[in-house]
Amino acid sequence: MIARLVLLALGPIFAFPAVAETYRSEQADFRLVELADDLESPWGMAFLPDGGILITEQAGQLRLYRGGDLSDPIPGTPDVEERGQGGLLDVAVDPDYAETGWIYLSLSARGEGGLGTQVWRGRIQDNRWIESELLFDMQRKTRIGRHFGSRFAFDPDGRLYFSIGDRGAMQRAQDPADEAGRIHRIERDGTVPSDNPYLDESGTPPTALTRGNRNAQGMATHPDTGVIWTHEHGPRGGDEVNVIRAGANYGWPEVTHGIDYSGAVISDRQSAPGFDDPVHVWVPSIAPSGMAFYSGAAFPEWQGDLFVGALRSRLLVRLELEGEQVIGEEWLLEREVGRIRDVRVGPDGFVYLLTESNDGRLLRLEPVS
Ligand SMILES: [Ca+2]
Repeated sequence: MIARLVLLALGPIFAFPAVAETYRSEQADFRLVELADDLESPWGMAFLPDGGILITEQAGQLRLYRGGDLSDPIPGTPDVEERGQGGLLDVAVDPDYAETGWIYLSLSARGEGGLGTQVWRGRIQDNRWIESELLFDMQRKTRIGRHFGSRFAFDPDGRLYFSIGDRGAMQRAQDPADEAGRIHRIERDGTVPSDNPYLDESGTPPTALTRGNRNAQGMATHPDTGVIWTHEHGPRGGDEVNVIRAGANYGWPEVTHGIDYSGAVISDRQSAPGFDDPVHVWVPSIAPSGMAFYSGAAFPEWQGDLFVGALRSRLLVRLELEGEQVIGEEWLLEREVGRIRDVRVGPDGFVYLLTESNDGRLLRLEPVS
């Protein structure tokens, strides 16, 4: 789908040269620039107002990329239990960061019964993490090392959304009393918004906003509508893009386009009354991770498009949208840079990628002038 225009240095894919290469896409040519190459399994990133980029590494380190330099791990961040898909996961910067200084982290931590997803906030001062506050602590912990989620987004009112996967036990996503397998919404201080949808149902977690989400590792706020979009990993086949509405049930595992990894049928239904259908499905799975709407000046041709990273398929997806319909899909960088763990659009309008590996990289797509 893309043709390499200029190859400045030859090398195997995983020894990517530090010089820029130029790629042609359907709508905009771009140059791929490597900013950092010694990240240890990076997972999430977020931009500070001064242009610095906070980057999480799955083993528990939070690092800051600024002006061409990558900091040492910032001391004082919460303890994580790195097991399986767990560890230090997403990072987000407060929408009013200049006034509040808050930074949010999601992670897997050990507690009574095993592991669960937690949400924290804290501030960075003199290169130290301080004033750490636990905002959310998953109640039902288990020993399973899968499907912790977890991505962040803020709505236009500044409320914090985060995902938790089904924790490798699919029926948890439909159990009304469970916190697994859904999207949650809290105020930035951890309190529960008064209009969360299940507050009248006793025994239901008050932070829950949805049900039936298998494992969302991509979340972004639509720049025009303010609506939260997510994607989630399907089983074998059936990765989904969903538009998030309070009180909606996204169906897992009652309806799915995928089958179990063993080949067993999970459900014979792809759609049913009472469940919200995805707006896009990938069969076979691409294993999506990271997600960003494009809004910025650098690539006018990509305005309003939705970018999704892929782990298994090792590519960057560009989805063209018309309202909430997906009307086009282009695959970029297929097998060029490895497993893409996160995708963000910077304040400069460039598209930033994190690649998942022990030598994970921070890459940037820039327009070809
Ligand atoms: Ca679904």
